[in-house]
Amino acid sequence: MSDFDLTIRNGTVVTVSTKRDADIGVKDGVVVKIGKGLSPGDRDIDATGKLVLPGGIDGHCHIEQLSSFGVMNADDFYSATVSAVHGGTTTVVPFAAQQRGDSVTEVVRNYRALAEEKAVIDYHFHIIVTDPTDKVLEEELPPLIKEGFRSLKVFLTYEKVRIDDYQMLDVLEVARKHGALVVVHAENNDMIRWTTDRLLKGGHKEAKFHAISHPRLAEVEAVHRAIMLARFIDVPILIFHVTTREAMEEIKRAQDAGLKVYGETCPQYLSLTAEDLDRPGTEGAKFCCSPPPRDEADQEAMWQGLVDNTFQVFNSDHAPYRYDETGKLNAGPNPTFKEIANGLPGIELRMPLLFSEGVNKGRIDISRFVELTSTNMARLYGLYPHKGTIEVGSDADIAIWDPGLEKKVTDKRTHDTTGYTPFEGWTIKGWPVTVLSRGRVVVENGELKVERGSGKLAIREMPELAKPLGRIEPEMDAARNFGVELYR
Ligand code: DUC
Ligand code: ZN
Ligand code: ZN
Repeated sequence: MSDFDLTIRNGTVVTVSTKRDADIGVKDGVVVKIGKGLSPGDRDIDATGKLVLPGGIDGHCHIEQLSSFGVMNADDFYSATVSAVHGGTTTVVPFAAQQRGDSVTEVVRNYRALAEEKAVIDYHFHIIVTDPTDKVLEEELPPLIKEGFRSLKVFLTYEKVRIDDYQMLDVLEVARKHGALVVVHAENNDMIRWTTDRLLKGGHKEAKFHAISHPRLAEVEAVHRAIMLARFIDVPILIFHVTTREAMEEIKRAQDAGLKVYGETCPQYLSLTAEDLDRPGTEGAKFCCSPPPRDEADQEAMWQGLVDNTFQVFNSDHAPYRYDETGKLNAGPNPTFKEIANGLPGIELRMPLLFSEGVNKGRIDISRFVELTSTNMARLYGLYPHKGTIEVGSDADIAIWDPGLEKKVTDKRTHDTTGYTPFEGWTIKGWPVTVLSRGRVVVENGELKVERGSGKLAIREMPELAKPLGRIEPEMDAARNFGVELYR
């Protein structure tokens, strides 16, 4: 009997801190040995000339979720995870989304059941809190956080899901007390609403006005506010989908001041601009997402943030809607920009796009690629070291990449169910050719090899990066000196 169920031989194994020519031995889904000249496994994969990377973690994607527009995502847990794994991702962290009035306990149970039945790779969830009642805050969230749901998502905009600052403080307080990271969609709701009303009154309805209706300052203001609220309660936060230089600078300033403020940007903000929303007819609807793509100077700024570590993570914000009456055109064939469901597909191309535009064009090195697409996500979400690295003892979640393989992007080649890709016609150099999840070959040369429902809920613990700093604001301290219990 061989020592290994599987070996990966002769590849270049990359983590955030190492790059070595080595073989990997896998047993019972776990990496058990890394070294040269390992004995044969029951199965051997030859990775000569290839890069052997930790499987990607997509820490921000919407799957089988009802949007704040009341439109259902096109992808379910099967199609979304099949699409993800074809692009080198082996863990997804989508949302268990509370609608106002819902019990979050039930919401989590329902989303778990959907994933359990369909996902082909491992998964966990952020809990979206839209209705932080006393019951939710005091009875429902604490046991869920303890169980491993260690991130709470809040929206500062979108009428149906947003919370106000008072409610945000409540959510931050629960996160601080029980040990969760808070992740934020930061845009100023009233600046968007006010601008939208005036545009529509002036008869400006086309998709391109979506970009104008989400002013840059709406992002900057809300990012600043989220940081101040988090600082006041002393809770680490992750700002999702940053698009502007000024918002990025807010985050940088907070980081320079020693705060645990983390940042994310996404493929669409490196590759699209507001002009994409001005395509003929209703084609612009395909590119409507929030915040919207900005301009080329902002694209450069986003690259800078990825290079200089203002952004720790690079996620897809996959929010799939079909370009038809079930999705983008749900309000009719000629919707106003306000009626177009927000979001783009990107779960599959997230990593290949960054590999091609980042690694192959010399903007980032391969270790930074691993850090941005996998390791940092694992560290922030408490998935590390089971996920996000290749070490003895970690899950054998591994993607073998051919750095020179070139393919043209077409919708036909992608596996989500939206029926289009915003990156149609792009040439991408560098693709995963074999992807393993817990030692199972999930994709090989473009073919899916596993059954629906074979993914599992991942293990999550409270990570160091999400722990409070212990830096108490003076007024908090003063109030506490008077016996006021500010952190319940
Ligand atoms: N905006 C969001 O806030 N979520 C999903 C996608 C989008 O465009
Ligand atoms: Zn968002
Ligand atoms: Zn999102």
